[in-house]
Amino acid sequence: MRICRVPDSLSPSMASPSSLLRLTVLAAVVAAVAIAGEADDGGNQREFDYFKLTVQWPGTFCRRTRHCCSSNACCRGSNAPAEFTIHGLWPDYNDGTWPACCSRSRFNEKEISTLVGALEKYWPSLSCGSSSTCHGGKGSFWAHEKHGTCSFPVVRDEYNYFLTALNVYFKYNVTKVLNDAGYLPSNTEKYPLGGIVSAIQNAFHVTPEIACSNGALQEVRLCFYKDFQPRECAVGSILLPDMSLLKSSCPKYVSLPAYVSPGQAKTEWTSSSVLQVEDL
Ligand code: U2P
Repeated sequence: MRICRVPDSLSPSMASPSSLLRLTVLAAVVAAVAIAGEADDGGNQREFDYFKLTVQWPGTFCRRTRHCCSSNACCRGSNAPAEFTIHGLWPDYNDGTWPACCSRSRFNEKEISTLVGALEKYWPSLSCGSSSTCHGGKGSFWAHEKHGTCSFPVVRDEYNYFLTALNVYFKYNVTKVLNDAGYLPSNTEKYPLGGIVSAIQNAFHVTPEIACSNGALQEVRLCFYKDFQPRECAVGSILLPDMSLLKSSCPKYVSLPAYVSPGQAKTEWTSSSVLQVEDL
């Protein structure tokens, strides 16, 4: 929060009635500017409750690639990512909402220059479009990380935000868990969603959120306390009045598509939805 200091020469004890009026007007203006500034940059958003690490499956995402560009990891051919990659580390609230864009500081790629190699590999963009940033402009997939500044005070700067996300991603290796359980990329197999969820539950002792697109697993989301111990995700926003859970776009059997070079696969894009899978 920014503190606006009133100049000493305008301190109330020294003020005449007319300067008091001016002081009141000035104070009102200062307060209005401060409030507008905070609303504008999200600085008044309350502290988050927990983290959500979202990883995405390139095999599902890259099937939608219609054209290529240097920023799209789907276009790397045999070097395209073959493991879940990071979509984001999101600070969330227990009520199912989340803060975003919590400070005026701008993303500065120089601060994460030593991490760029790892980020290119494990947190790549899987599309060509430049993402909108917190400040109304367009930027790289990482600049779009409007969540980093809301991770305060647990994570205090840009470098540590990206490093933390990488560390959590490495520690909770969804690709390995699914591979070890026999869920291997395939363009012919379908796997029981309940089996996939159980594999993750057995490994991390929490229930993941799962998002699908066209019957293919697209995202896995894992939730953490502020000390990065796994916890259940908040389900408040998707619990129905009768306490049943919102139905997911994930069918009972899902595919885990193997990577196919852009242009070689044709699928329709439909929106995905997320389910906390506890009733499978
Ligand atoms: O799910 C669609 C987009 O909403 C944002 N999101 C979702 C869930 C959550 O817990 N936190 C959150 O931020 C993500 O937006 P993005 O960061 O990609 O712009 C997610 O993609």
